[in-house]
Amino acid sequence: MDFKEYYAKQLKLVENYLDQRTKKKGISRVDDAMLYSLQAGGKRIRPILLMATTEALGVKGYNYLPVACGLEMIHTYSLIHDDLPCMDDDDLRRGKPTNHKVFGEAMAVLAGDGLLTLAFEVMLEQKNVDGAVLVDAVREIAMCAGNFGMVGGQALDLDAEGKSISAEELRKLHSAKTGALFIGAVRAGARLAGAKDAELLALTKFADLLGLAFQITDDVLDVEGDTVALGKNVGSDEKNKKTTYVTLYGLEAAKELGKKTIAEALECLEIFGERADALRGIASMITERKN
Ligand code: GRG
Repeated sequence: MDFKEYYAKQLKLVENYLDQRTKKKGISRVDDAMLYSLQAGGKRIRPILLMATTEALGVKGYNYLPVACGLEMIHTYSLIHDDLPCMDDDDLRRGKPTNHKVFGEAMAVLAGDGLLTLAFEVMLEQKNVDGAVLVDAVREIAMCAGNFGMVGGQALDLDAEGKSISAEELRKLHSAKTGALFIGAVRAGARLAGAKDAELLALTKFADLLGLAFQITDDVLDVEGDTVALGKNVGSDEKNKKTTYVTLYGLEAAKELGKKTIAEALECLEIFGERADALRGIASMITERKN
């Protein structure tokens, strides 16, 4: 498989679906704030991960664009809220001024709320899937996004600020804050494509390790990345006095850990053979990324 070509194709599908689905406007200027962040670019890794997962199970990913794009809306809301002055207080995201810098804090909170809510409306518009299967898939995403997953992880992160935490605590925090949406993407894709128990288990382990590798790379990029390529300010972890994989292990050891984690993640895909090549491509992209 030519992964670059595959990724470019999937990216276009996601962008087109998001554009088309957000044409219908609501009743206020909150739509402008929602669209500002949603259309600011981004790698769209989570929706593409969901689609690549269904492909590992023999079903084309483009069949599931509503659920996949709902996931991207949840991710975008989390970025808007994460950048707020009461959270990480950042002024650059996806290469543009953060949502609250343009629309003000109150409207940015509402833009996040609007995207989170719209995500569920869009996911439930998914056609050609048995109703009970769709409920299972959307429930996977809800659980991973909420207090058992990303929101819970963000709360642990807030509580850890300015404190030195152990490797175990850091792993727990990130497997919720960052990893959970990866797990949600993969498990929702697996449910939609009718995964068997052993397949669901292998894919869940893959997603957890992928999320960990993603976070390690994020910590490395926060130290040695480039603000223009990243589209966000570097040095934000130091500014917020955060324990990261780099502060715990040092830069080189953190990079090694990232590679080791991806190698372990790839082992989980063996049972799927060639059909998991898109997932393998995403795994490589995650450690090699510059943004
Ligand atoms: C506010 C509930 C709530 C949660 C925030 C997403 C998040 C949780 C925090 C963002 C802080 C951060 C930089 C986390 C590291 C991992 C991460 C989510 C990076 C951004 O995701 P990418 O690289 O972004 O996929 P793009 O812009 O490409 O979509």
